[in-house]
Amino acid sequence: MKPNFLRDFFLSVMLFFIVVPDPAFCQTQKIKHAERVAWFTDARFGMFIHWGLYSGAEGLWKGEKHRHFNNYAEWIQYRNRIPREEYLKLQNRFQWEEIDPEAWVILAKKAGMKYITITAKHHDGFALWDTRVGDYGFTHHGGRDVIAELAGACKKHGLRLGLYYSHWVDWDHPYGWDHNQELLKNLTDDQFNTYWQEKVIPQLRELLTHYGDISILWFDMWLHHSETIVKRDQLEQVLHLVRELQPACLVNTRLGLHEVGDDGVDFETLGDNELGSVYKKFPWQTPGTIAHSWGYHAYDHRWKSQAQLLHELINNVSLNGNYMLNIGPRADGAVPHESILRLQNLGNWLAINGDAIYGCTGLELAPDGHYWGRFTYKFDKSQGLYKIFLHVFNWPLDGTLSFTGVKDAPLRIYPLSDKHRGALSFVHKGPLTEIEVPRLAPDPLVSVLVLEYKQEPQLIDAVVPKASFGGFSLKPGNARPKIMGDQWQKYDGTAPAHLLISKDQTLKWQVYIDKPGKRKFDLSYSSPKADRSRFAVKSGDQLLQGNFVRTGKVVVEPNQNFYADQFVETEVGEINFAEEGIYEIILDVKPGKGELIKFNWLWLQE
Ligand code: FHN
Repeated sequence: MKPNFLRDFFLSVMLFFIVVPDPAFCQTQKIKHAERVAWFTDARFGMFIHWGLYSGAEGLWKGEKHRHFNNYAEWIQYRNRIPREEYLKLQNRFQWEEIDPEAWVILAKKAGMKYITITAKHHDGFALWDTRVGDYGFTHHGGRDVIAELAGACKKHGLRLGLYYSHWVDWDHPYGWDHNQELLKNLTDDQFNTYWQEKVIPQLRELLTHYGDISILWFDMWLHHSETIVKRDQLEQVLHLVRELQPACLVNTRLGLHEVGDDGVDFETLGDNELGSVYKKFPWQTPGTIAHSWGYHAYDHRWKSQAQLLHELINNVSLNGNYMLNIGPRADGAVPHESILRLQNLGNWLAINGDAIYGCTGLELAPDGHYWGRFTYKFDKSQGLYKIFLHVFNWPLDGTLSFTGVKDAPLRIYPLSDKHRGALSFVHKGPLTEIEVPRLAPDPLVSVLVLEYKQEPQLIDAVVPKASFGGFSLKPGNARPKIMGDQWQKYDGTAPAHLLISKDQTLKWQVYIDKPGKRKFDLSYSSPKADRSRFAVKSGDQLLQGNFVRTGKVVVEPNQNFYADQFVETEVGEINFAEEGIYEIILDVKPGKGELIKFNWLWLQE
């Protein structure tokens, strides 16, 4: 081969760029996961927007309703098998003179949301920005660059911007994932990779380059990559691109990679409308719809109530999670009135109670132990105080709110909505704080009480909290150590959630007894087979024993041949708790040979 100086020069320049790391990328490596996600875990509440060509269809195609029980309006092209050219005609329904992305930002801000994630490209493959990777997007069909306008408006109003990008499913690209195509035409790995390299990567590059700070790239593959056609290398290529171009941008687990942290993605996305049920130390989020469909659907009237939406937000924050609530604007950009009402009400509540949401996390106590609601927690740097916020969904009629699980006494307690922070009386003993509350709830939706502490509150997490109107419900679900395994029978609308016990079993609980004295125990169970099974309830050296009596069936609905196991409750006897303190309660169940006990609860009276 003859020497070619020009070629060698170009080769060495290329090599330089390949081998010498980009300074921006070096910078990337320095942003730790914890730093990247700090704003996200502070924000807690965001808006999701599903808007695209499908918004013009409104869940109907040529007079026919969406073909699927799961009538997500954004799936109409796929469900109703709409040809591309016909689908594209929906762009004629868009009223661009009315469409105003800034109005969405203002709505989100007034609702107390701190970020917006919009469907830059949903499964239909149609772009909401001015893509140069093909011409399948609004700007090539009489529309504007909605992403540019939204990015400008977010910046102006101080909200962060996230972009939803459907990387796996793409019904437009001949080699994008289409469930139908894959099953009927055997899409090959090479073909899929062609789609990946010629559409996904260049489009993501556009989004990460031309629209300023992108705070989240929200991917939407609801299976792990190993269960799909997508390869780990392809996903890592995306992650690398994001870290290179926008080191601070967050990526969710629906990319298809499930490790959260420095070497992985940034937060977990739970299933659609799936709420948190356990405290997780890493950041996570629920994407929730305000009704049923994500995109605008004319026939979707399943609006969630304000109380439900607020409970969902609070529940997630109490478990260290985020809540991203979706709206589906119409083809003129208008947001349905039902959505506006709910967002305004959430905003009004947050304007008063935001301190109990933003910057808060939860406490690692049993999440649903307190019948009245949930609690969130933060260290308030400005005041040098630790604060626990009790979110009371169910205001106590007996004038006392019990909170169990913190060893330390609070400095003071007051309703968050009270500008004067009028202190409420309380008694604190052991892990129990009992608060005297006013007759009427300060807020008709959710009232918040603030408990202030000088030191970081020490938790006692194993103690069962007091139930409504006093007493303790000792259930298989709150026994410690936790009962694992396959003995569980879920609540099925008729029979309660219960534990199936066919061989000797011991369950243990701890309760805090604040007023010494004798207390009665009741037992709820079903014993469908025979009556040789026995039980014992113990605390210290005191013992109560008895037989399970054979139970029968109950008719669930009159005039129907529908029976269920009967659960009965029976008095077990009394145990004397001589002093105030924490006691262990033990239940031993000894089923007779071949018998089965369905254990529901043990009730310890106040
Ligand atoms: O198929 C999509 C659906 O249309 C919607 O975008 C939701 C939002 O989380 N994600 C997918 C289903 O999980």
